[in-house]
Amino acid sequence: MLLGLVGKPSVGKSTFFKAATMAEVEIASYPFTTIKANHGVGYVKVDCIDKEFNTQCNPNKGFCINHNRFVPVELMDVAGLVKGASEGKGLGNQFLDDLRNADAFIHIVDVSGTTNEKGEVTENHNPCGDIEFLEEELNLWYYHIFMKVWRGFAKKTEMEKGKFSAAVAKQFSGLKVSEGQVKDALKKTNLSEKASTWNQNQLMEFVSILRKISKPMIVAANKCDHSNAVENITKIKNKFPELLIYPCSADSELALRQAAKAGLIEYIPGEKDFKIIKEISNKQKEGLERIKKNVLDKFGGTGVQEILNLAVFNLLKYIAIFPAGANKLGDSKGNILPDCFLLPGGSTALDFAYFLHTDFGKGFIKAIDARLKMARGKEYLLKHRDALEIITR
Ligand SMILES: Nc1nc2c(ncn2[C@@H]2O[C@H](COP(=O)(O)OP(=O)(O)O)[C@@H](O)[C@H]2O)c(=O)[nH]1
Ligand SMILES: [Mg+2]
Repeated sequence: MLLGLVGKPSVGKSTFFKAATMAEVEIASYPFTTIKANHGVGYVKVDCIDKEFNTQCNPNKGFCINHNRFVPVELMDVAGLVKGASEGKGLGNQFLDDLRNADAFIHIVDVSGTTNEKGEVTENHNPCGDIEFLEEELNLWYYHIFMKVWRGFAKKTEMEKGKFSAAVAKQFSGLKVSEGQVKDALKKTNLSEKASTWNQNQLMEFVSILRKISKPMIVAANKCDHSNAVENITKIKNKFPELLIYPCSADSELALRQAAKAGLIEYIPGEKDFKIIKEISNKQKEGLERIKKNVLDKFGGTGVQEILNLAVFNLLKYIAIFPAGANKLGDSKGNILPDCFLLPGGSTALDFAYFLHTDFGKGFIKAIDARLKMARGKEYLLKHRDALEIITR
């Protein structure tokens, strides 16, 4: 699972990345984790099932605070996108190359209106244009890839009926586009497989729908602490009713996590409050009060955690599954509920077995629901926060 942070320069991508990948005090043994340049580990927050079993878990990966389980997901901070990137402008192609492996995008938009389209300081900039331009660049990126082969394979695949989707998926395989997604795009656009007959509008419509399906996007309306933010959020919500838009303040989240790490406050990412637990200076106090008043009280949190959760559980429709013995929640080392895995929605008990290990899949006899002590068959559809043991031959 890889989430790519995209947007024009100076909207707060790196701040969001830093905040989201920073672990705090209780988790001092999980420092900022860099995988490679601009790749890091962030977390989605799941209601941990350990409290239902009256116990405390010991995660192998991620961490758990007050029964809030933080499950790792990979994040990527991409260089700012400027107009013409799909034509190679700015970091252009390299930038787009970075995005190929992303499963979903978090589009960071500056709703303070204080940065222009190039990320330079300005006043009263309308963020609607930023959303339009980014979508356009992404669509053009897909368009260029599609057009490279369009003429040739439009004819070829028409000879073999039904092969169109496979051929398109192959052309886009570097972008993690599946055949099913191409079929979805055809259905949604109501276009025939006779691609050679498509006009310019139809071609653009097809690539833009395919892009939306294969790289779903949430808009992080960042800098919501700014006085112009509410007005601008209303603007983008009215203009783009089909987009998932959520307000956030990345630098407020960063400040809170840093204060928590320094032992000044107790703060659980995603919560709408914090507790001061140490003597702090007036300046620190004022800063924290400002965050409380302008962000937490107004928006119910900084939004950073919520956006990661929305991306994984709403956009990508993943679910969190806990491997758990029906009679024993620990592993051989005595760690309680050490794992929590993210699986695509619609996964079955058998998919889960294969996910754990091919041998578990091959030898699958049944799954046992650790809560209900009930057997489940191969086809059982997993639910978010299921706790299952796989019994094998
Ligand atoms: N007011 C405000 N400023 C922010 C917020 N997030 C980031 N910034 C500021 O925006 C500027 C650009 O941030 P940066 O993360 O470097 O942007 P990037 O170019 O998109 O990576 C910096 O001065 C940040 O401190 C926020 O939530 N509110
Ligand atoms: Mg940056």
